[in-house]
Amino acid sequence: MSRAVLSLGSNLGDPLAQLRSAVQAFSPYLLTVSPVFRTPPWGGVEQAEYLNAVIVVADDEATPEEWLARAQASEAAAGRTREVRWGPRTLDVDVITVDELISDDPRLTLPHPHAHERAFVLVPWWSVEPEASVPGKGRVLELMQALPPQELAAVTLLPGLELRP
Ligand code: A4P
Ligand code: MG
Repeated sequence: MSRAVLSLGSNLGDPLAQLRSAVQAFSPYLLTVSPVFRTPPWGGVEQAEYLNAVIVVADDEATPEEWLARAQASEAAAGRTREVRWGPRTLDVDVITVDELISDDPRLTLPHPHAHERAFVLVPWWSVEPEASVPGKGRVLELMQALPPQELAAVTLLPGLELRP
């Protein structure tokens, strides 16, 4: 069994529809879907706020590379555009963890190299898996507590938005 945590983000086009399309793409593998959060852009590029969510998926067979390929296929299916590093995009699906694996392979770095410092990943993940840990970095809850309080406070739960089909 291979279990992965994926981060979904969008701030171009119809972000809610694009997050739903990503969840739809992973429907055979879905364990958990977080609520939707509105988040300020991370990374210093001036751009619109994002909608973000986290899903937990599992599959008997999938290799880490297959999770990445499925993530990239779901981005392509949502008509992904992205011109600038850390800039606006129709859909971004990042592989946050696969089981407890740690790898510095640039094609698939595990855990995701910025996951532990991104409130837009940690808060949605913690909301569905309060005991989760980032392999090699520590518990999600403790990583959240290490961030500036205003970064956490700026991640806003949008109640009543269902991403599952
Ligand atoms: N890659 C290596 N490790 C991974 C991994 N764990 N998950 C490689 C996904 N991809 C990984 O990715 C570049 C390369 O990274 C891929 O070829 C893959 O093999 P990409 O999808 O082409 O580029 P990207 O996702 O646009 O990377 P970029 O621009 O560095 O952005 P990030 O880091 O994904 O961040 N602010 C908020 N509030 N919410 C967001 O969702 N997202 C970003 C994008 C920036 N700011 C944001 C948000
Ligand atoms: Mg990405």
